[in-house]
Formats: sequence, C-alpha cells, structure tokens
Amino acid sequence: MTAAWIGKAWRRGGRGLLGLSLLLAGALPAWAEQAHDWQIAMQPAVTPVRERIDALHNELLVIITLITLFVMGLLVTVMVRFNAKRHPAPSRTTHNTLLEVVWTMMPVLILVFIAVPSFKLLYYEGDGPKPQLTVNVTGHQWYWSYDYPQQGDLSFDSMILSAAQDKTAGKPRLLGVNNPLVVPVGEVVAVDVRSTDVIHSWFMPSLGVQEYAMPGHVNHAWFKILKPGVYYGECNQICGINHPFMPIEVDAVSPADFAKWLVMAKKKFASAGNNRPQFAAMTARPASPAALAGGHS
Ligand SMILES: [Cu+2]
Repeated sequence: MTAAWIGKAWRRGGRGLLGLSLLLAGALPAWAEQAHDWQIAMQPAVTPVRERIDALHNELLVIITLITLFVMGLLVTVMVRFNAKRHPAPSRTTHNTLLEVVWTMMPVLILVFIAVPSFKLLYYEGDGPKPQLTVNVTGHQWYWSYDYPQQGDLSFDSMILSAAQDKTAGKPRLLGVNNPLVVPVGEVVAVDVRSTDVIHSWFMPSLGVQEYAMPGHVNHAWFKILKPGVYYGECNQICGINHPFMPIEVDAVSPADFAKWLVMAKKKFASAGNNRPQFAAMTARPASPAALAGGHS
C-alpha cells in the first residue's frame, strides 16, 4: 500500500517536471514513451515484466528508506548524547554478544527478505509464457537488425535517422530510426538477442527488457506490450565510437495493423540483398556525430 503510494507520488513528481520541461521546450511530439529532459522517475511500465520490476523497486524503496532513517537516527544520537562536551569520560566497553548477534543477523534477514521477491522476478523474466511471435534482434557496430523467423525471410536493418530526418518524421532526436521493430500489442513476443561483432545491449526501459547481445551466443527475453504506442530505447553497453547512435524504436500496433504491416514489409524488404549494407559501407557509416547531433531546435 505504502510502497504503491510512494511509487505513484514519485512518478507524479517526475511527470510534473516533465510537463514543465515540455512546456519550456515549446513542442510536444506525438505520444511516445522515451527518456525526457529532467526526468527523475522511471519511464511508465507497459509490460507485465516492467510492472513487476516497478513493484519490486517500490518495495525496496520502503526498505531502504527505513534503513537510512534508522542509521541516521543512530548517528544523530551518538553525536548529541556522546560528544566530547556532554560525555567527557567515555566508557571502555568493547564487546556485547547480544548486540553483535543482532547486528549481524538483522542485515542477513533483510537480504533474505529481499532475495525472495528478487528471485521470483528473475524467474518470471527468464521463463515467459508461450510466445505468439519470435523476433531475432542482432546488434552490429552500430545499428540493429531484426528478423521475423516465422514470417519467411522477413529481415531488415534499423538505423538512426539524422537530426533533419527526425524533424521531418516528427521523431525524437537521436532516437528515431528508419525501420522500427513492429510488434502486435497484447501478444507475447519472444526476443532472441545476438551480435555479429562486439557486445551490445538491447535496452527498452518501458518494456522491462535489457538483454546483452553477445557474439556467438543467443540471449532470450520476452515482452507483452499492453498499450499501443511507440517506445524508444538505446544500446546500453559501450560498443565503440558510435555507441550512442544505435537507438531502438518499437512500434506496438493492433494485431490487425500488424498483419497489414507484415504484407507491406515483406514487399518492402524483399528486394535482393534488401537494405543490408555491405561491410565496407558499414564501416564507413554512420554520418559524423556532429551531423547526427546538429540541427536541433
Ligand atoms: Cu551497441
């Protein structure tokens, strides 16, 4: 109860600041979930996993607050009652068995108390319900590619847009991509994450997914988006010079729209070699950071 309340108040505080910063920025983009200037709370949850992450976070917030207040109380007591002025002749006491047992056991019990919901959440994240759709996510220096193995050879690359392109498309600067990952809302999506070069990380805050992309290894995650919308994330494992320029965009649409998109996408990405750049072109990519960062108003 208290935990939920604190979480709510915390998020409200964040929204207030967010509203102010948007007002100051003077421009409100189409509804989308992403990081915001002056954000202090976490991005809103849109999957069952993220809802449970929030719940655990709120529980821990209560525990950590109580511990902090308790330790602060002890410190203040010592400073007030036992300072050199008020207590000039300190006692020579050294051991107290009961006290030592208590201050060893209490932290152990607190950690065990925290471990139970943590492990429950870990298993929930690791072992999702039966997926209705599987997508392969592959990290490259420095972009992502997406494959839909159950949809023939539907496969495409997802690359950052320039500042000017973002503006035209009404997408947030440094987060918009040319080809977003499109998924149906309300369906369980399994994600297999891998890499062709170095370690990347597919991080989608609102979905509660943060999965390493490792060369020679496949990591699994899953999500079920409960609310249609556009969600943004980024690679969050330092992977080279253009690490900040490989954003992630996930469009969650209705199953009917998803079916329509599949028909369109299969045509769009069917051409030989589709839009996959050759290695030489890849290493020459992308535009200089200055070009990507410039032109923001
Ligand atoms: Cu990366």
